[in-house]
Amino acid sequence: MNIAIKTAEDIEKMRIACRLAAEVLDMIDAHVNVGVTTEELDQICHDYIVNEQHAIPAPLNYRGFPKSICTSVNHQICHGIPGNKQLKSGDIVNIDITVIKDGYHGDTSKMFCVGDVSPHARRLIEITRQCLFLGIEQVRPGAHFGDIGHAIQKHAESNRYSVVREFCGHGIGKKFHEEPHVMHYGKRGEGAEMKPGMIFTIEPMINLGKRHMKVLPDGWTAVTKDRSLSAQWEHTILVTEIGYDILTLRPEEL
Ligand code: EYF
Ligand code: CO
Ligand code: CO
Repeated sequence: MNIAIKTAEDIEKMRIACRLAAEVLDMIDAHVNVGVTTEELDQICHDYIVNEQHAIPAPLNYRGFPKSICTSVNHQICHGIPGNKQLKSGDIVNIDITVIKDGYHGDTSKMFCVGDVSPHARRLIEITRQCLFLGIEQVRPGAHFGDIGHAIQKHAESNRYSVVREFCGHGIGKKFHEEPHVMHYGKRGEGAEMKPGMIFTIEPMINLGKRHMKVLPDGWTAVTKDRSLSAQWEHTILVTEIGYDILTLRPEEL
C-alpha cells in the first residue's frame, strides 16, 4: 500500500479546501426545513461553491454522478441523488459535501434533523457522531488503521447498531479517493501504520437495524435492505506529529 505523505504546501491547500467544504455545511443549515426539496438544496450548494467560493463541487460528473452534493434521507445510507421530493417533519438527512479548490479536495458530511424527529432517530444520529469522534481519537503516528475501525465498531455494536461494510473512508488530496481504504470495522493493530502528513476521511455509516445494503435502480443510492434508519458523519483528518487535526471542523463543533 502506498499512502501519500503530504508536503507542507499540500497541507496548506488541503486546509483551504476542507474549510470551504465545512463552510458549505454551515451555510446550508438554514435551508434544511420542512418542504424544501433535496434538489433545491443541491442548487443552493452548487451556486455557493461555484459563485461564492470559486471552487468546484467534486461529486458532479464524478464517475458519472449527476449532482453536486449527496443527500441521503432516512433509510438511505449514502450517495442519495438530490431530487424533487420535499423533506417532511421527522426526516433525517445526511448532506455530503466535497469541494475542489486549487486542485485539492475537502470532504465532510453531517446529519440534519427536519422538524420533529423521534428520540430513536436522534439517538442513532448522536451515537453515529460519537463513532466518528471515537475513530478520530485513535489517529496518531504509530497507530494502525484497524484501531479506527475497531473503536467505531465497538461503540456502534455495543449500542445494538450495525456498521455498513461496503463503503469506507479514504485517502484524499489532489484525488477525491486515494489510498488507504479506512474501514469502519476491524481489529486493533491491523492495517497500515499512520504517519505524519497522511490525510484521509473517516465517515462511518451506522444502521439502526441490520448492516446489509442494496443499491436502488438509480444505480447510486445505497439503502438499508431492512429499511431501517441509517446515519453518517464525515471529517477529513490530518495525521500530525503528536496526533490529529480535523481539517473540516466547524465552529459549532469547537
Ligand atoms: C462507482 C460514486 C461511485 N463517491 C464517494 C461516486 O467519499 C464520498 N463521500 O464521502 C463519495 C462521494 C461521492 C461518490 C459522490 C459520488 N460518488 C457513488 C456511488 C457508487 C460509486 O461507484
Ligand atoms: Co463525503
Ligand atoms: Co468521503
